[in-house]
Amino acid sequence: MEIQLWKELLDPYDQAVSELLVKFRNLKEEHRRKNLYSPIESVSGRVKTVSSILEKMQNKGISFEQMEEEVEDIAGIRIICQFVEDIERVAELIEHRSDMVIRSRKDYLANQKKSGYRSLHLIVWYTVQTIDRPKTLQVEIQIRTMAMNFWATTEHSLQYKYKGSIPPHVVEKLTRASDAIELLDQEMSQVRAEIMDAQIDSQIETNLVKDILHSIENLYRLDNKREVVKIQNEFYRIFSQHNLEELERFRRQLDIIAEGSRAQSVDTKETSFIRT
Ligand code: 0O2
Repeated sequence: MEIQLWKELLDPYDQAVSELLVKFRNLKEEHRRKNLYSPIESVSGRVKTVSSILEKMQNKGISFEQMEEEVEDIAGIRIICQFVEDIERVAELIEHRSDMVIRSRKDYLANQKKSGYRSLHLIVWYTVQTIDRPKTLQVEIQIRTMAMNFWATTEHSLQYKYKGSIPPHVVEKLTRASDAIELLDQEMSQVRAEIMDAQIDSQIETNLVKDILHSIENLYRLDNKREVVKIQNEFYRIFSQHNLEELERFRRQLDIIAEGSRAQSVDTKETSFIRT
């Protein structure tokens, strides 16, 4: 393949990664906006380097004609979750999307690799719109916990350092570390419900405060400034109590006040219109 063609070939993969990053980050934000627990903690992505593609082709005897079919991870998305249980939830979310179709699934959680690697891989078909035509390509989505990611990232660097032949004493340590990671994930799962509640409460508080400040700002434009300062001080007092019910009650009261102010402002405008 001529060297210029690599860029042409990889551009749609670049586009796919950029689009999917936006989509998965939005999915996380949508959960937050709706005060729901997000099974997605963070998302990253990359297009495989030419040297890495060539290496894989050489190792597996893949020809250039077969490359796009056989090298499934030219475009790669990595989704990091907090808990093992979240991994399947993310897989379900992907399964129900209309903009990608799961081609295959490699479950290295149920079938841990000999190296100790654990992760769920979904190979999906995804279509990008290019100037010339739509192009459907494969994307590998790796889904794993933060702990699994820590292990995989470290082990990957060692594989690079030792060119795939990690010395047995290092392999042994990595295997022990992988077992410890599995145990850590199990321990964290025990407190999952509590952590989820805490995170949802914190999100509800963030959204309530955002709404309240927005209302206060609107009131400041319409209402008696001295009254609004009093309202703001009351907000600070309630906020310091860290009581969600009280904050919610305060927000409802503010809505009523804001409604009254708006009605008054419309009245005043209409009266002054009639007078002129
Ligand atoms: P990169 O881009 O540097 O991450 P297979 O024929 O199925 O055995 P294949 O086709 O490579 O092999 O698929 P597989 O096993 O699903 O691996 C794809 C990617 O998963 C790898 O990409 C790694 O990112 C990750 N992975 C798989 N096994 C391991 C492992 O033992 N340790 C770590 N750290 N990561 C692993 P590449 O090709 O390594 O390239």
